[in-house]
Amino acid sequence: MIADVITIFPAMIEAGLAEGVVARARERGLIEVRAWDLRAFTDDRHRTVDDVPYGGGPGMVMKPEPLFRAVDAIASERGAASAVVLLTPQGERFTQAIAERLSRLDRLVLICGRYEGVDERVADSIVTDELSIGDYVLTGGELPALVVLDAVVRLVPGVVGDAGSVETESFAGGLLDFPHYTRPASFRGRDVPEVLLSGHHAEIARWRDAQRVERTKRRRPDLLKGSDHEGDRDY
Ligand code: 4FV
Repeated sequence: MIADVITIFPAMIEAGLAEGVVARARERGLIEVRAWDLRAFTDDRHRTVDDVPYGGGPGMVMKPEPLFRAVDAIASERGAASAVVLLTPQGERFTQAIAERLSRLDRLVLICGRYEGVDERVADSIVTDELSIGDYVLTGGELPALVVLDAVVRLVPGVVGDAGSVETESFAGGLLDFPHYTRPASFRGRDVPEVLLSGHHAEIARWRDAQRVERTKRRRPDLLKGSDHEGDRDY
C-alpha cells in the first residue's frame, strides 16, 4: 500500500508515523507513506494556501488550486489513486469496516484540511471519500489522517505480526472485545476470572464470546442493531 498525505504540516505526519508497528512496516517496505507539503503547490511568494470565505464570515478557507495541483502531481508521479480521502467533520463516520475496505486498496491519498475547511469544489471533484473520525471540531485534518492511516495500515497483510490478533478484536464481527488479563493472577485483591486459568480452551472461548455480547449490549447496544444478538435476552 502507498499512502500520500497532503498537508501544510508534513512534520506532524512524519512524527505520527515514526514509532511502533507503522514505522516498522515502512522500514520493511510493506507500506510507503509520504507527506506532501501543500505549500509546494502554491504559486505566490507568500506560498498562500487559504483565502477569505465568499459570503463573509469568520476564518479562512483552503484554496482549491494548490490542492488540485497536489493531487495532480501525485497522480502524475505515482499513477491514479484508488481513493482520495478528505478528512472533515462533514464526512461519513470512520469505522473498522471502512478501514478494512481502504486496507484492500493499493493507493490512498489523504487530504488534511485546516482553518474553517476546504473549498467545496475540492470535495465535489477530486475527492472519493469524505471521512470524519468523530463529532467534534479539531484544528486540522492531520490527526484524523493519522488515525485513519494507523487503523488501515495495521490491516495490511504482514504488518501486524500475529494476524490472529487482527481477526479477533474489537468490532471484528461487530462486537466489542472481551476483557484481557495477564500476570499476576491476583492484584490488589482483584483476581483474574477462574475460567481463564483453567486451560479449558472451549470454556474460555465460550466465556469470551459471552463477554463480548454482554459488554456490547451494556456499552454499545447500537452495535447490535440488526445483528443476530439484537434480540438476545439480557445476560
Ligand atoms: C475532523 C474530524 C475535523 C475541521 C476544520 C479541520 C477540522 C479544520 N476531520 N474528523 N472531526 N477537522 O475536526 O475529520 O479544517
